[in-house]
Amino acid sequence: MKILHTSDWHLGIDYHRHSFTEDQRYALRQYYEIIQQEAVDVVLICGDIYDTTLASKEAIALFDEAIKHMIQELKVKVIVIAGNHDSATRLSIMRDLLEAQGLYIFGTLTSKPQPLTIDNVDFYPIPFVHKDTISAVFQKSFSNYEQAFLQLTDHIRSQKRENRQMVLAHAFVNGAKVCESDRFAHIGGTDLISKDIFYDIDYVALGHLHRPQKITEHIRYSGSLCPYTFSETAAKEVVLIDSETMDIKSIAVTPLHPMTTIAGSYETVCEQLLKHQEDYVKIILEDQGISFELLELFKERCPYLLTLSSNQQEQREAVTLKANDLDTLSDEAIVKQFFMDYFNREVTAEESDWLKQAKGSEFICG
Ligand SMILES: [Mn+2]
Repeated sequence: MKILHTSDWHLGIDYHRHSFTEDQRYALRQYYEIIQQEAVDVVLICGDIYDTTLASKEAIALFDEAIKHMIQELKVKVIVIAGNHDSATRLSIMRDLLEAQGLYIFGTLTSKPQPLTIDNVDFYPIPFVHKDTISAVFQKSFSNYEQAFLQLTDHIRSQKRENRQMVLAHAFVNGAKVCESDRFAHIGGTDLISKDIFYDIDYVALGHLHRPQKITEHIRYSGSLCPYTFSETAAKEVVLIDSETMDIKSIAVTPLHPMTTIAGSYETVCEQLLKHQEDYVKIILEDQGISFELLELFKERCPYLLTLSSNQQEQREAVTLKANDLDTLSDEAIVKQFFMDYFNREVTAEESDWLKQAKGSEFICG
């Protein structure tokens, strides 16, 4: 049996009010092609279907469209777990009715994990879960999140029979690499779990982090459906697992508009924009400040320009002078520091002259 592992679709997400719906539809079409070409039987979606608990009409429509296409046209079964961005209750509406159609939705952990058996695989879908929920299910208290999660995987291992065991989870495994859009991942927090708690499980399909990555050969993050921030320049992927041979491979998914950051002088930016007219672009101007006129001008050259900033302005935010420096430093020292903070340079001889005239005394430049 062939299994396709994906996660973190984040349907309905926007970036400064720019909708990603067309990008998501473009990536989903590639999923459909992979499903056909590779003769996939089961699709796993490991949480964060939607970007917000109150998903927009557009987001719900796209989920409806994708699931209907996969189940009715491509004849696959789909297993979905809720992530921290989803509303578990809303996501699992009519779940019992939908199971008959081949859509298995796990919104909330309400009982000890039971296998969902398809062909030679026992799937154990674990939706995003808090420690207290695991405590309630097992009638037991745990010292930390990892201990609680270990109880889940111990329980799963205790049910081992001939079938493969595969776990679906939406969690932060220690040592994984994060990116900018993992904004609610609890970095350094209490919700970390070790990869070691998954020993003897044949495959662990993870969601939560948006960067596709292998924790081990058999414990992987598929990464998100599309790049959603400018830090996500690497290709997006899905993972394909053959449950007979346990061959596992990842397949790249091309974004409709790659994320490109262009930093440089006005001239460099104009030159680079010509090469990235189909990309989402973030411009950081290095030789001048920004204005609405510049924004309009760049937008004409690049319809997918999403952000424009100037590192001169960024430096302005990083002023190193403190309020009490005004009392302790000389006027000259304050002006010199001000120039370094704002313009990243020394005071010129000409400026020193102006300052001297204004102040009526000697001012030393250099
Ligand atoms: Mn996510």
